[in-house]
Amino acid sequence: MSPLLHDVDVETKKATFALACFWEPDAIYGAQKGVIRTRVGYCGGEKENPTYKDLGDHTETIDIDYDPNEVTYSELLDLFWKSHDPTAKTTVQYMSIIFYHDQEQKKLAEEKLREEVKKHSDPILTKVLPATTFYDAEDYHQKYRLQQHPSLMKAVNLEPGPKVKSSHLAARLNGYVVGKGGVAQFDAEVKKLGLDEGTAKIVRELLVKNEGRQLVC
Ligand code: MHO
Repeated sequence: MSPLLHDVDVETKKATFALACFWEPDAIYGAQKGVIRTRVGYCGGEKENPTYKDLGDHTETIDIDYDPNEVTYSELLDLFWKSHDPTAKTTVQYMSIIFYHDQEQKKLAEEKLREEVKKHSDPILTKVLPATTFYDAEDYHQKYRLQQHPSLMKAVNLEPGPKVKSSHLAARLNGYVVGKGGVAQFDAEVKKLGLDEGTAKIVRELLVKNEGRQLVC
């Protein structure tokens, strides 16, 4: 059997998005093909070293490392638009923002934003901004959905801490346990992820039970 796939050593690019409470996007992107790692945190503001309790002018944000050979930035943007309501009036904490890392990302983001504007009658509140310092959120926010299953965490050699942020397997399971990614994709990668049959069965059951559900924070 393959070892548990915590570390994936491929060249990645970054995508950084804010789309309301970061727990759900962490799960959605974690299960997206081509996404290698995710971490949630605070971005966009001036306050140094923000915390969840003292966020200042920052917004809850997800930072993604993706393999550009497996998924395009454009596809990640499509998922962004499809996964939240960009017309919702929110506090700064839950704003809709695309943080671009280079001019190509900026161009694509602005193009998609123009397309989106045509599809909605209400104003789109999404901002397209240059990526600024990203501050990791506290450990208990990372892969929050997966962390609600301590025995599953244990079964795959994870405990709350930095490994939860860097682990590919953690990103994947965090999506699958709340019904993201689909059974076909999960079954196709069970072996590669290094899951034993018992663990795979538990994850598959959660996936099937939760498919189509959208959790509120
Ligand atoms: N209702 C949640 C929001 C969490 S979120 C990461 C809470 O009470 O903390 O903003």
